[in-house]
Amino acid sequence: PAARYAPAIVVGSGYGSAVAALRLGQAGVRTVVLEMGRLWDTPGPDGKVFPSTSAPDQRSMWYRTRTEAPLATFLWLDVVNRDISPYPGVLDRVNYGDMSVYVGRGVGGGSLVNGGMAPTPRRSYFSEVLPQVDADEMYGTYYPRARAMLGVNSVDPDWFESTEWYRFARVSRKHAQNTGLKTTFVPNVYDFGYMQREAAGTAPRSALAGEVIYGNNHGKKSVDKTYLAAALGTGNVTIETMQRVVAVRPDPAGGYVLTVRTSDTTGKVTQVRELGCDRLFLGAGSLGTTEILLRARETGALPALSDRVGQNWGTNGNVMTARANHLWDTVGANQATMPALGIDDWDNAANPVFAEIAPLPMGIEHWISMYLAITRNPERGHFTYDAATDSARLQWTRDQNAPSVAAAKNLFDRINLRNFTMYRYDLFGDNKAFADTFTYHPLGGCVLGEATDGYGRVKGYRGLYVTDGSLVPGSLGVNPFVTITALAERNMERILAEDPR
Ligand code: FAE
Repeated sequence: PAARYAPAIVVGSGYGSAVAALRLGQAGVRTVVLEMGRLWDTPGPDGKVFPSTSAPDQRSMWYRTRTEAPLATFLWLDVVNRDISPYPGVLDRVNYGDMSVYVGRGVGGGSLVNGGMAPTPRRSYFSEVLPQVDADEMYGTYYPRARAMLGVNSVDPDWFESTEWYRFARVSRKHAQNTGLKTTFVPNVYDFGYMQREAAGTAPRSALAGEVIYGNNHGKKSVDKTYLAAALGTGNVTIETMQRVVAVRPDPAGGYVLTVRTSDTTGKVTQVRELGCDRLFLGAGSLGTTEILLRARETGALPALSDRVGQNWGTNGNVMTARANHLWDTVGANQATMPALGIDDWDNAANPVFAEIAPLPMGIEHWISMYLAITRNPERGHFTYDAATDSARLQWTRDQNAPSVAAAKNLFDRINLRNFTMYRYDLFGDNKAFADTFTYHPLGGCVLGEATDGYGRVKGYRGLYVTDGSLVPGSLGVNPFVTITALAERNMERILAEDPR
């Protein structure tokens, strides 16, 4: 047995963890949050907390010698990536053979690096994906609560129509409308009022200065500024950084014992501790939480875990593509990094696609229309435990993404045909028009009602909970963080009301 470090420990500090920390703190439970990344609040030598996208440095990526941006090339030249020195940077790309997964590292998790898009799924599709969750409660209580806490807001339609910064989106909208497709505004957690001040020159630029995947210096309501700030405000929550949880076992005296590695910024492990707690909330994300539980089951530390741990993982059907426009259809040298519009063809039963119109802010006219398509891909991956490396391996093959590519191709073939345009083949490597080897939306691995009960309580163990994107079975039809947050709100309310302290 290890000494009891705190009544509750929360692993990770993304959306799910942030909700857990706040609600535990408000309930008067002393809580420690353990995050493997750093706190992003201190300016570097350039006076900024986060590096610019055009000049990435060590802060950009998690222990890399070269950046690995999603758009690797332009006109087939490797002009995007840069050599950097290894450091606990904010964006990680976890490479598993045929599938790579982008995740955020640091206090705030994915909220530090994401595009801020904050849609709520179609209710009918939500009910199909999570039929055991009461949709009335979700849409009546927990989604509104999550959106309010996260600071979800919408672009002013008049400004959208007139600003040069969204010309790229209006051009894509015109091409979609020519094809008989409808578009919809996508809400965001970037403060659009702030963005208008950036455009007016009265506030320092962030979304209008190319900042997004390596962090936003202004304007973005990441969870360190919302939920986690409120959690710290309860006086019951503390956050420890550069703490990686590698193992968990039951304490014979009750509760759990974690093995935690502290690292310095060179990556050197400076300390290994065993920390005890009564209740443990896993919010390390789909990859992180699944790895912790899979390792615990396979090494015999938590042998009663369900065989569903590690199963039912998906990419949310993510695939990116790009089109080349006619010379007269300029998309503009100035592009806001926060997407605000999507092509909504999800009700097309034969070929459902929700395609967000993504910016490609290069500071020059390039006539490219970019998209992140979210498709309905029924394929699922699973994780196996590799004892030699003591890590979880994703089992996912390239052909499993064929349904996503086919769906996106169906939609964009129609758009190209109607507008006499073509795909761009030079942006994603390998002469590909579709980027089908990475995802931004890892979902599943410890799915609600399979590896856990209907509220995230891990089956087989009392006082052990999952609170993040690993609860969602692989697909949502829209970007996931609002749903991850709302589900965590729902589950925490129930757990705090029912479970013994
Ligand atoms: P997450 O936010 O990933 O947080 C997990 C945290 O746990 C991280 O801070 C990890 O460093 C930490 N961690 C992991 N393992 C350990 C360990 N062993 N010990 C200690 N700490 C650990 O989890 N979603 C949207 O809804 N809209 C978007 O526009 C959008 N754009 C995206 C763009 C990019 C580039 C990326 C990478 C993601 C994007 N996403 C977007 C996805 C979204 O950020 C993601 O679904 C959520 O962040 C997942 O939330 P979780 O709470 O599951």
